[in-house]
Amino acid sequence: MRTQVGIIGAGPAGLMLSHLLYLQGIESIVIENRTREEIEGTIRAGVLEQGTVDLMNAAGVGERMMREGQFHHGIELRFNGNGHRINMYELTGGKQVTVYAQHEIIKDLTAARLHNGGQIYFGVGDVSLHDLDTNSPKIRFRPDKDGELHEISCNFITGCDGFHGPSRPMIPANIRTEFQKKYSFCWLGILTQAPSSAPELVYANHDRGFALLSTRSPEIQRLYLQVDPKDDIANWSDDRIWTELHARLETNNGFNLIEGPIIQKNIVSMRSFVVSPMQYGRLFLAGDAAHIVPPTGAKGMNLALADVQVLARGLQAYYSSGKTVELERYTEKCLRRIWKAERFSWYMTSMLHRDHQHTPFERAIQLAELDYVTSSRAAGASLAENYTGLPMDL
Ligand code: RFL
Ligand code: PHB
Repeated sequence: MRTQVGIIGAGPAGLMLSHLLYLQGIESIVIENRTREEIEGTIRAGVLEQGTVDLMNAAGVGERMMREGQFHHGIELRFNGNGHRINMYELTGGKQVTVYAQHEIIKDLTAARLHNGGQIYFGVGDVSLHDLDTNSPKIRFRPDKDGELHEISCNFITGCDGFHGPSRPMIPANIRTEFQKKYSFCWLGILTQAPSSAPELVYANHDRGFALLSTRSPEIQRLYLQVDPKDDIANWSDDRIWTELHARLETNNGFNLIEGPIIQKNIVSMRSFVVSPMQYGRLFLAGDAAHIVPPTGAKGMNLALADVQVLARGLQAYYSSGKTVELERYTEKCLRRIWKAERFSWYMTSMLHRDHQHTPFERAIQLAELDYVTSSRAAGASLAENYTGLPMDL
């Protein structure tokens, strides 16, 4: 098999890249080791920056998002029993975020690729990358997990295969630098069949730990609790989850958290991670394959989609005029923005979680930070600018 761009991974990065290349008349093949049902059913991100919404619309795949998504002008930060609204719309001169689930984006992009004749191989096995420092890099894989080995000969390979995929380790260790921070807590996430308890997202810093109230639709809500990394989901009965959510989200003026049946629960780990460079020879990494943020800033998928916009432009320049300068600058261009999102995600995480290693001094500083950001227009504007998404060239 031959193609211009071989794409490993059918997450938001891989599918959007394939779609953007299609719009520019560039061929690609996507290979994905999970089934279509699995990728379309995995619950992950929910908050889209304005730039992501603009990209979905410009690429012609935003119709359902505009119909079913929820548009939020602010968020609430809750601490010491009081809620404080950050009016992002006003502080940023008209920017907002959209709540629309990642797996719905996956469904929209998969449907668009297949409708336009795109080739996606789901459920493949034994994926490996070869000849990355030549003009004809190759991907080998088994279309059926126990079947024959196939080879795709490409002009370029893009590693959109998430944090655990095979692409990143192909950048030789002697030129690869990895920056990493682990956190001493995880998130327990639930989906519940209940009406929404608040008009906007609520991020709560409570003595018992962080809690987040988010949403998916008027009927389904998404909530998170900070838990210990060694904790096991088996320790968390539905009753215990609700008791803890009530305690952490309570306010001095009687906030009413509406309960419903819990239809999904899991524990997710938190880390910050960046690899540099994000490219080697004819291999380019995009999204979680190259960087991870803790979810507190709601940045991961937005960053993945920003990377592939830069990459699609570089590939377009290459195919239309043979120019490689944009591709050569891919890492530099992406990392400038990625590091700012890493900073913001680390900041939100540090400000909102209870760290049991904190001294009373550090706990007081954390509450002072929350007081500052919710009472100073300048600090609130900085948070709002980052949360709704920095411009592509910042
Ligand atoms: P993905 O989504 O991990 O997709 C990678 C794909 O590659 C496949 N793969 C392989 N395919 C072929 N061969 C192999 N050997 C392969 N190995 C792996 C995988 O099966 C998968 O389908 O990476 P991508 O495309 O870079 O997208 C990144 C986002 O998924 C991620 O950053 C976000 O989910 C992060 N995130 C959030 N991001 C936001 O922008 N806003 C949010 O509100 C937000 N909330 C979240 C989040 C992530 C969370 N979790 C579960 C970590 C909330 C949570 C709880
Ligand atoms: C979500 O709805 O899943 C969500 C919202 C905000 C975050 C992280 C996740 O910061």
